[in-house]
Amino acid sequence: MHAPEHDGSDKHFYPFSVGVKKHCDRSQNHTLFFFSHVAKHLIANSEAQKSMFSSLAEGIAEIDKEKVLDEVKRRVSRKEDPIRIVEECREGMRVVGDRYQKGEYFLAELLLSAEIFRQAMEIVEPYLAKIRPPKPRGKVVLATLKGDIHDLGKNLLAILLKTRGFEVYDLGVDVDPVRVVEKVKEVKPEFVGFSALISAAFDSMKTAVEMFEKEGLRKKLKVMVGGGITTPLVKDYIGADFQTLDALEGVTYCLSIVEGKKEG
Ligand code: B12
Repeated sequence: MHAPEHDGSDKHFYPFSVGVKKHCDRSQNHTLFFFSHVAKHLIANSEAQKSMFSSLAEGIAEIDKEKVLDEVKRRVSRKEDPIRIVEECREGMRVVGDRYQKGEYFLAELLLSAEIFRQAMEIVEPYLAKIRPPKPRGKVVLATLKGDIHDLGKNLLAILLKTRGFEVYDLGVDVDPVRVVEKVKEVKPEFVGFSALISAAFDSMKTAVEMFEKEGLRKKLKVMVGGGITTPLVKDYIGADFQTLDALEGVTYCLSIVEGKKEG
């Protein structure tokens, strides 16, 4: 008998029923052992849940709009770190995605959770935006490319970049690579950021980077990629310079490049 592995999946939301199912066929001799084992399960899982899922993440995962929005309002008014609130909400979205993949949730739940996330971010945004520095630090063109309509992460990155003094040109979703190239020629940004949540968009990003090369724009440009399904391999595949699953790391990357340029 083993305690459940804490592997980052959401299976620990259902520990008790699984434990009972597993053990109820056993003979009565095992009754005592069963109860002590279940108790251990409960303790282990409640600890695991506490560390893995905040109540905010759980609220999103359970599509509980009232709970999420109330908690976000309460926590921002207590001046809690807004980035932490964002990350907990994002964790909830990850759980929704896992459940969708397992067939436990459908498109309706994706849509509902996205709307809760959007409303939660509306509450957090003014707190993220408080520290806007006066001088512009650089320009960033952002887009979710052709084949992909996910934009929650990109929108969040845009807010964070603006709060750190970057001028952001957000081209939206399902964007043709040609439009990105045109925008880069027009505004001459230091950075292009692609947000990707659908593997179908990988080729559009690769095409965009190839077009930057062809048009002689690539050398002056840092290309970033982020979004729930990206990895360092995706970065290499499309020919980007930087990949992350954390919008704030993206901002830090941009800052490090522009600050480095100033010093050098
Ligand atoms: C919400 C959601 C939707 C919403 C999107 C609403 C919206 N306005 O964006 C809706 C319902 C529209 C949707 C639709 C679909 N979805 Co969807 N969706 C999700 C879900 C649950 C959450 C995504 C999300 O917004 N997360 C929260 C944000 C904040 O996180 P994030 O994007 O990762 O962003 C963070 C960082 O990555 C970073 N970041 C993001 N971008 C960038 C960019 C840069 C440059 C930087 C530096 C940082 C950065 O900043 C953020 C904060 O740190 C994911 C599950 C998941 N695990 O991600 C599935 C998921 C992405 N969807 C999926 C699918 C399959 C679909 C559909 C095809 C479903 C369907 N049958 O129609 C359609 C796609 C249509 C299309 N062509 O795009 C799959 C994709 C699988 C794949 N590998 O391709 C996922 C992974 C679910 C799953 N596990 O199967 N979806």
